[in-house]
Amino acid sequence: MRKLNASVWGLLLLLLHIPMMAQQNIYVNQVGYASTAPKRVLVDYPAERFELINVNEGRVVFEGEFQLRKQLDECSGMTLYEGDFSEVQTSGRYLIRIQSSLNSGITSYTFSIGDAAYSDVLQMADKALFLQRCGLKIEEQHAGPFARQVCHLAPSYYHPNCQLTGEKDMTGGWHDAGDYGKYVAPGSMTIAILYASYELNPSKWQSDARNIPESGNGIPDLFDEVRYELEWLFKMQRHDGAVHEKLHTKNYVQFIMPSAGEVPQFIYEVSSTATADFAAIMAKSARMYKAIDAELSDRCLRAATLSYKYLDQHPDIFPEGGFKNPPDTKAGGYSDDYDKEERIWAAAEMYLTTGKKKYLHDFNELNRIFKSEFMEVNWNNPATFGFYSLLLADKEELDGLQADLREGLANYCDRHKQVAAADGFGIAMRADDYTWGSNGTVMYKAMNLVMGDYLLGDRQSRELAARHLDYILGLNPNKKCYVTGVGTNRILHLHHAPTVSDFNAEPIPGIMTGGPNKYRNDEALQAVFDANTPPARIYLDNEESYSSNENTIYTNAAFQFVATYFNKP
Ligand code: 9MR
Ligand code: ZN
Repeated sequence: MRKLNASVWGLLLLLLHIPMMAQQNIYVNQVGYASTAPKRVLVDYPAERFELINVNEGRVVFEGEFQLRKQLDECSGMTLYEGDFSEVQTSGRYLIRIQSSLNSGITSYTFSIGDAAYSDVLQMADKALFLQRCGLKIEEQHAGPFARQVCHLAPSYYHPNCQLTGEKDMTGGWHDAGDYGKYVAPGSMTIAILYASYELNPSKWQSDARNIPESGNGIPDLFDEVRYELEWLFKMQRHDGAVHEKLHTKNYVQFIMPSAGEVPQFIYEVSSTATADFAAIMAKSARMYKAIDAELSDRCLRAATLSYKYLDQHPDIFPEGGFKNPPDTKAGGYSDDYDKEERIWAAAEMYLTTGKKKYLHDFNELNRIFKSEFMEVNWNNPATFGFYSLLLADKEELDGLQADLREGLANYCDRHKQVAAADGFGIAMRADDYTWGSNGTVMYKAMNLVMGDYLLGDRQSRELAARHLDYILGLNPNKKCYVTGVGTNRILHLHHAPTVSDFNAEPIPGIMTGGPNKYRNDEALQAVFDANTPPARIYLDNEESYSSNENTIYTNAAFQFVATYFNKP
């Protein structure tokens, strides 16, 4: 036989590889696109054309072409082609069908187009937060199949690192995540996100009929829900104003219902990060509840003032080096060794609530570090919440500062437009952003971009923020709708103890999962993915994958913030 030369072998090998590399997938937002939002479909093989089919009417309503979007995208490892059907704004249910020389005729998952595309999932998310409540019997009339017994009524013990002994009533508040811990930083942050959403969309948060126990009491259910957490937060404050870091069991508990097991929970020592987060959220709550409940508003301000005074008297981070788990404790994480972001947030909110120059002075001093530059919020970095509040305030003496903050926001948005332009899926995520809780990061970026639209009227930021929502709802390399209860390729095995241990087939709906994690911080991820896997692919819908498939209250709040902004009720 004649010898094949090297280039023919090369071609053969390439041909053999094409079917392995190209997955021939269609990526869409499986829930839906808002009527006026940009609408895109991606494929990971060189398809040429597509049709948009209205599935109720059974007819083609639009035809479009694919353009190469990105060759060998770093985050997904894919080569991606993009089609645009933004001009279709008519409400309905649709799917995409490929017209191409390669694999023609394959169809996408169905999705909606419409103004109220997110109404259902938002209702689910509201209820999901209610279902995180601790210390309350969850009745069937409010929760259907997710009703459950009361949990965690026993008093908690002071961990020896508190230098206190004995026990204390710590009932109430929200479970933080898929486990049953309760933490000051994550709790404060959740409330801060919900408040910001309210401030941008007050009319969308007025409902007093969301079928929670407080519904019908004349107060929007949002404020009843938040109050449930505030009442717990008050308990975390020591008499001198310092605030305990958190409350949980020493080791992670197994997948048990919250009412089962009676594993003792411990109160951990006070920290400056928790104390400042507490001061900030209590100061803001004093403003938010002023017209709703004057007595609660006063309590919040007294508590905030006491904590702020303590911080003033203890200007260095405490405990020294920042809070860390003591050696006997494995659960709970969340260590933070820098407290300036928390302190600047507290100064901003104290100033806005009291109008006292001292706090503005404190803010300006700390802002010499941050220089009005926008960052993504996170549980260990709430500084940007202070910026949001200052920008939303109507105070003449803030004119100069607001101009600086607007510039900081505009710079943030411009930088992130560039990142998104280079990304295969068109969002402002870099490979290094795919760490524990990356779906939260996607939403925190979108929050800043939403602010760019709301405060600066920047349409490009608005459109980019909407693309982040598309990513969460299915337009991502795993073709997964990352919110439970919605989408066709949906999450079934969330790492969420009540969901795993109850007898329902599907998890509680309306919960966004953690997302891809390039550090593979659990054995389930390590067993399936190697270190060379593109970061945005490292995700498993598996109960054991706590570092890619667990929810938290604050990442869910960020999802609520973004979806609320793009929904018309
Ligand atoms: O989200 C947290 C992540 O950023 C940290 O790296 C990790 C380890 O400290 O902890 C995560 O938070 C989890 C917490 O420890 C326990 N409740 C669930 C939290 C979300 O996964
Ligand atoms: Zn509980």
